[in-house]
Amino acid sequence: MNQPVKADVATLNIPAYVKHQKLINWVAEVAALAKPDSIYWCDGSQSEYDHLCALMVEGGTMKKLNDAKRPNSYLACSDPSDVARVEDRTFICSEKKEDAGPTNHWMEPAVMRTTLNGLFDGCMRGRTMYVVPFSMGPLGSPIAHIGIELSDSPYVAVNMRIMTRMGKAVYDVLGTDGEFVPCVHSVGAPLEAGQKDVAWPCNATKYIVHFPETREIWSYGSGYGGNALLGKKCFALRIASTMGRDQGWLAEHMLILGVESPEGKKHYVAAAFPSACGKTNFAMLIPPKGFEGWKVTTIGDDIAWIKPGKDGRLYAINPEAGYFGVAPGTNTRTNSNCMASMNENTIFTNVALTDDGDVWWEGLTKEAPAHLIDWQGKDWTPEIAKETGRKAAHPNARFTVAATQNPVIDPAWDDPAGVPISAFIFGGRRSTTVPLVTEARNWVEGVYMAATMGSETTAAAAGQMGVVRRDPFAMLPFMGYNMSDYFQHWLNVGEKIQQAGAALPKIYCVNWFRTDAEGKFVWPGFGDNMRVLKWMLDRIEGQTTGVENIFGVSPQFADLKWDGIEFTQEQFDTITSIDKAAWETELKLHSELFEKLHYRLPQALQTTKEQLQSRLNG
Ligand code: TSX
Ligand code: MN
Repeated sequence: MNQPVKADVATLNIPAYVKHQKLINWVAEVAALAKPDSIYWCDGSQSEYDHLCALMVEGGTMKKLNDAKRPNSYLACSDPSDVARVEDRTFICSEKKEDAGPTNHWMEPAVMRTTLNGLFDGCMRGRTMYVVPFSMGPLGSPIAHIGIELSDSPYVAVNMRIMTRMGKAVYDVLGTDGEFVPCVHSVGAPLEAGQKDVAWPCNATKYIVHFPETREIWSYGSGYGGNALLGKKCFALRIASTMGRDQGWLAEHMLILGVESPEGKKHYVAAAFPSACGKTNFAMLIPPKGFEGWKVTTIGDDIAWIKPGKDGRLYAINPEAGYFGVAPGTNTRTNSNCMASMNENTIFTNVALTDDGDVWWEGLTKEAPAHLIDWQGKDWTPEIAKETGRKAAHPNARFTVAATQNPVIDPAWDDPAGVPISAFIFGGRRSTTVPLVTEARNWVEGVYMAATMGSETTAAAAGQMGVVRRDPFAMLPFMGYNMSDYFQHWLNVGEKIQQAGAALPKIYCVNWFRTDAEGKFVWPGFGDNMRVLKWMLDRIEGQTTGVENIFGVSPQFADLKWDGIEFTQEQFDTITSIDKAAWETELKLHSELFEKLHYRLPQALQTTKEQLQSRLNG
C-alpha cells in the first residue's frame, strides 16, 4: 500500500472492455499526478453499488437506514463546512476573459493549470481512484454526450450511478475513439500511511474549474453535490452550454414536464426557475380538484438539453437519470410523488436520523419527532431547536433517487429522440410587480423576459432576504460563457426555427408568489399551477385569446378554469394587476442588468426594453 501508482498499464487495472486509448492515456496521466493507491473501474452494477455503500458504512461515511422502513437506503452526513455549491470558488477558464463574461469568475487557463497541478499532485494518496463512465442522456441518443469522472470519493461513484446512466455500457458507445468530457475530482484529502480516514474527507481549499475550449472539468476540495457530481451542473450546464453555443443547441436549467388533457391532447413544456421556487414540485405536479382526467408527467426536474430536430422543432431530453433534490420542505402535501419516489433505494445527505433508523427533515411532518440525531450527529429535540434555533436537517439537505422511482415519470423520459417542446416557461419568486402569467408576443420579447427574470432571495439563500436578484434564464450560477453571447445564441436559435418554417415554442413568464396587503400568498396552492398550464395549452391550441398588456398577453379571469375552488375576480386582480410605478422601478433594474452585460449585449434586447418603456409612458 501507499506506493505511488506509476502510469503503466499493469497498475491501471484496465478492464478488457475499455478500448479507448486516449481515455486510457488520460486515466494514466491523472493517476501519475494524483497518485492514488489503486484504481477501480466502475461497471455500474448493483453489486458494485452495494459493495461501495457497504465500504462507506464501514468507514463511517454512511449509515444504513432501517430496511423495514426505508429499504436499501442510506444517510450520509457531510463535514459542516462542505454543504453546498461554492460559487465564489467556481471558475470559467476560457482563453479570453471576455468569453467568460462579467457574471463568471475567470482565471487564465495556464495559470489555473499550474495551480491545479500543484493541488492534484499526490492528492489521492492512500485512496482509490474510481473511474466513473457516464452518459448524460439516453445511451447513444443523438442529443446525449458522454463523460468520464475520475474521483477519489466512493460517495461520488454511488451518487453518479443514480444521477446518470453510469456503467460499462458507456464504453460500447465510446468505442475506440468516441468523444467524452474528462472530469477530474478529488476531495483533496490524501491519507498518509496508517492515517485513519474521516467520515467526510474534504479540503478548506476548493476549486471548481471549467475549461470551456478544451471541455474539461477539474474539481478539488469538496465532496458535495454540484461540486463533486460533475455530470450535473459542471458538465450538463456549464460545459454543455458552450457545446450548445458551438453546435447550435441549448443546455438549460429547466425542468421538462408533459401535460395531457382528458381528451388525450399532450404537450411538453420546459420551465426555468431560480433556486427555492419549487422546480421539482412543479415537475411532479398533481392536478387539483376540478381537473380530473388531466395528467402531468415528468421528463426531468432540473436540466434540459434541447436540439433542433429534422422538422425544425426543438426536442428535449433530460440528461440526468435521477433527482438530487432539496429535502427540507418536501412532504406529502407539497410533493407526494417525490415522497413516493423516496420510499426505497435512496441516498439522503445531511438530513436527520430518527430513533427507529429512518430520516426526518424540517417540513416533513407538522410535528417533529421527540428525539433525533441531527445532520451533525448531535442529539436534537424540539425543545433544543426552540432554544437554539438549530435545524435537525441542513437547509440544503438532499435526496438522491433514480428517476424511475417517480410514480409520474413520463413514458418518453428515456426516449433517445427527446420530446417536442411546445412552450418555455420562465418564473421567479416575486411578491409584487410580476403578474401570474404573461405570454411573450414574439421570440425576442420572450428572450427579454427570460434575460431579465429575477427572484426574491429566501432565508435558504446566502445574503439578505427579500431582495430581488437578477438571474437570467435561471442560469446565473451555471453559465459556461459570456451571458450576453448566450442571449444572442437564444435569438439565433429562434431565427433558425423560423427559417425552417417550424412552429416556435411559445414563451411564458409566470409568478406564483404574489402576496396581498398582509404579505400572504394569494395563489391558492401548488396543484393550482395546473390552471395556468391549461391556459398555456389553450393558447398553443389557439383556443383562447387573452388580453394584451404592456409586456405581453395575459388571461382574463374567465379565461382560466376555476373548477374545484373558490377564487374571486378580486383575488385574481391582486395577482395580475400591473402597477406602473413598480414597473418603472423594475425597468431601472433591467437597465442596471443591461449595463453590467453591455459588452456584446444584443441590440434587439435594448430595443425591446425601449419599446417596453415607451408603452409604459404611453
Ligand atoms: O414548489 C412550489 N411551487 C411549485 C409547485 C408546483 N412552492 C414551494 C417553493 C419553495 C420550494 C410554492 N410556494 C409554490 C409553487 O407553486 N407556491 C408557493 C407559495 C404558496 C405557498 C402556500 C400556498 C400557496 C402558495 N397555499 C397553501 O399552501 C394553502
Ligand atoms: Mn438546479
